[in-house]
Amino acid sequence: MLSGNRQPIIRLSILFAIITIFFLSISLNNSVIVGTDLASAQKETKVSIVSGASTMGDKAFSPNPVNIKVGDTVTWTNDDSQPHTVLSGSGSSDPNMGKGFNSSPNFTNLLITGKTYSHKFNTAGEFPYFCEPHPTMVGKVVVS
Ligand SMILES: [Cu+2]
Repeated sequence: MLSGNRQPIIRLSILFAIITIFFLSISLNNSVIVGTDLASAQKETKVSIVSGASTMGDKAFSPNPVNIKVGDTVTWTNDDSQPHTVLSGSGSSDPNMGKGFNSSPNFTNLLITGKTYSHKFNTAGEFPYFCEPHPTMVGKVVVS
């Protein structure tokens, strides 16, 4: 049998083992949580309304098309000197224009220079959009 004065050392070892397992499980848990977060990470993708956009057609937005995943957000930034808008639809004759998203309903909150507008895409598909004051400015968001 163990002598009386070795028992505290064994107890101490067991205590250390328990503490070690405790912290190890915390760190393992953390890495699992981080992994899950990365797997479901929702991204923000930036699209520029480029300088001189009003006469640039499908080159008015960059990148165009923009490819994203379901749940991602697109943020448009007006890098031009003129005000613009961003709204869903294939053009000014689209009866559903602006129903998916619209930066500037009734020309309110126009995207002036430097201003941004964000929209989160929750379904897969191809979503055309354009600029209401300059309907030849067209772009597409492809969500997969
Ligand atoms: Cu415009």
